[in-house]
Amino acid sequence: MPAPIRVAVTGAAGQIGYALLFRIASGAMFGPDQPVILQLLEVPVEKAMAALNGVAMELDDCAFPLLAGMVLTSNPEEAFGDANWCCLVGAKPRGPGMERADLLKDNGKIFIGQGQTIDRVAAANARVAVVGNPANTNCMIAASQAKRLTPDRFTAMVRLDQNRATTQLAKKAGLATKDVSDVFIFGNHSPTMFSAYGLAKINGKPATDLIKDTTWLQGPLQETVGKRGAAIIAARGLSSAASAANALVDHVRSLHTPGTIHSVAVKSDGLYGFDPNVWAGMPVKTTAPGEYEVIKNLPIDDFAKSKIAATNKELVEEREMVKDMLV
Ligand code: NAX
Repeated sequence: MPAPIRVAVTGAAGQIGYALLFRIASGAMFGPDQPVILQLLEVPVEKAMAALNGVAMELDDCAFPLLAGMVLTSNPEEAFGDANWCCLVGAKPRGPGMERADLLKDNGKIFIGQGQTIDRVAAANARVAVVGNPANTNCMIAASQAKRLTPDRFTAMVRLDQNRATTQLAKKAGLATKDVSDVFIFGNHSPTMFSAYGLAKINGKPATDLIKDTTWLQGPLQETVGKRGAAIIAARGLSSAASAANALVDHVRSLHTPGTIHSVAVKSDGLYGFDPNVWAGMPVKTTAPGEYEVIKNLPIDDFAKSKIAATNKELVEEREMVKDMLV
């Protein structure tokens, strides 16, 4: 058996944490032969730590053969110490009447501290996946703190949006999700994101050969994916958790598996019309475990350009709101 991979998870006693940890420990993230050690961070509040303890008891009760150890802590140094993967899930939810700018600033502070600590104590090969919202901008804040770890190590999750779009396209075509590929999400994990239907494939051919309803592709598809989080809150009374945890498993597994083509929010270097230095959803190909390159020169039509311009504008505005937090 290989040496265990150390996976730090923040917000481990939260909703997503509860759906995520069992998947990681079962081997869904790194495969059936790879042991893992879970390093779980929660806030130093009695209720949260008690809940985390309960989750750890349940993990014990699963007797997962791949779970080689657990650390439960409210100390970020301990949680991120020697971590190979840091899954940053914990963040404050947007409260009633709270402006987006306030949320950005409140959560931004968390990602300043965590970015600095990860840079100081995580493993030399550490990779970071940010889920806590606003995920793209939180990721940019964390990355900006790092002196040792390069910006490419910091990614934010748009995989839930990719998975949502994949299912919508499969349903529209009357086919299975396994038939749909190359579904790329450009931009922010927010309603402005763009599902690039023009690049998607169904059984290896352009999805638009089969789905000719441009009105649906440009309207309802975009709206369903972009506003799915709100629709789930309206239906369930709680935000998406199991599907978000599943998307994070997919995000990390795909980044760990060379040859995989998927969507990840990464540091822009100006491709596809994004401002340099925002973290934007992009089409990527994994080249080695933890390494990837942005797929270049995909054709972008005028509609896609206008959608990318809108989501880029939002990312630039978010960056402006947190500019004091960037190093
Ligand atoms: P919960 O409120 O259930 O759990 C969050 C947990 O994080 C809590 O237990 C809290 O104590 C903990 N926490 C807060 N600050 C922390 C810190 N500084 N260090 C360690 N732990 C901390 O939220 P949950 O439903 O699990 O969602 C977590 C985050 O994911 C939210 O920011 C949410 O907006 C975001 N999401 C992002 C998605 C994406 O696709 N990028 C989709 C799902 C989800 O909405």
